[in-house]
Amino acid sequence: MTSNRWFDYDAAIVRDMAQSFIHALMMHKQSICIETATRQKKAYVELLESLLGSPAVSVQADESCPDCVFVEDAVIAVPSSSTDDSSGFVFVTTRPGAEERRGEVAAVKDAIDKVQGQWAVLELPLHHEGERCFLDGGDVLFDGGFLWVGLTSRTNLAAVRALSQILPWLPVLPVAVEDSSGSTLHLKSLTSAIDAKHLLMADNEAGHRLHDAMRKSKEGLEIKEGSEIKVTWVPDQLCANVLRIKGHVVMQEGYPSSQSIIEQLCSELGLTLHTLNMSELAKADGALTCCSVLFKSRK
Ligand code: CIR
Repeated sequence: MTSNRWFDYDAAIVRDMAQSFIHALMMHKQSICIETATRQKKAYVELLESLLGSPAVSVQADESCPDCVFVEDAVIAVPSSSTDDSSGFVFVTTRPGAEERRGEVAAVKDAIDKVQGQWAVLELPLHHEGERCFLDGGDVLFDGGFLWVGLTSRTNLAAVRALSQILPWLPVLPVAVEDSSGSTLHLKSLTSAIDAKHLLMADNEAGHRLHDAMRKSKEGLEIKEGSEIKVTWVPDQLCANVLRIKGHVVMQEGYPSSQSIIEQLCSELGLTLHTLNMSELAKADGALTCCSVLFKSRK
């Protein structure tokens, strides 16, 4: 099923930022300027919509959920077929690992139901074989072939097993995400897909451990010749998380070493690189993918 057509996204779900964002969960407490954060988020949505070619589905903020702007954690969008890359996407609502964030999911589901009535919104079950399921969308990476699910403080194996059961057409692979420095929240804090053959990864201990773990997970699986993944290492962890939309890549602004590496890759692949400053959201451990859920609306 490996194909770059999966990245031809033309639609997205985004969520407004709550004024309570200043109280968002943070691995390292910092003070947030809500005006700057709001401005950065607005620029993000404007760029996204211009690349998608259509307005994003926008979910209202919920002041009782400071982290609600990070909509990626509340719902995932995955291909609805393993063989036909024009068959559209299906949504699965999650069960966020942080208790404070569980209230975010219902409004996101309602918004998708309203707009995409013709498509299924599946729900992650509360339990799988007697164990409670926890899943943050930031731990789910579709690389054009596999659906990788990071095992982190937010996502557990029960959720991975439940996902495999409700998405039987997708090869779901769990992978441990380990960072002894304690500065990695999610799988996608360390890696993201440039296309079906190229992943970006953080060039640090956690990134290399993840790379080894992903290689081990694939051992013994049948990988079609020519569909091996090439990894490009970037020195700044925040830059391992990019958006790929059609012929475009979006990365964080202000990281010249990582930028020159990604620029080189984009030029080899014929992609246009854009940069965005999302520094205020990064204080609350948000990267670029976390502020949207990308999908293909048309068949
Ligand atoms: C949290 O701790 O849940 C939020 N402050 C950050 C979530 C970022 N989400 C993501 O990267 N998918």
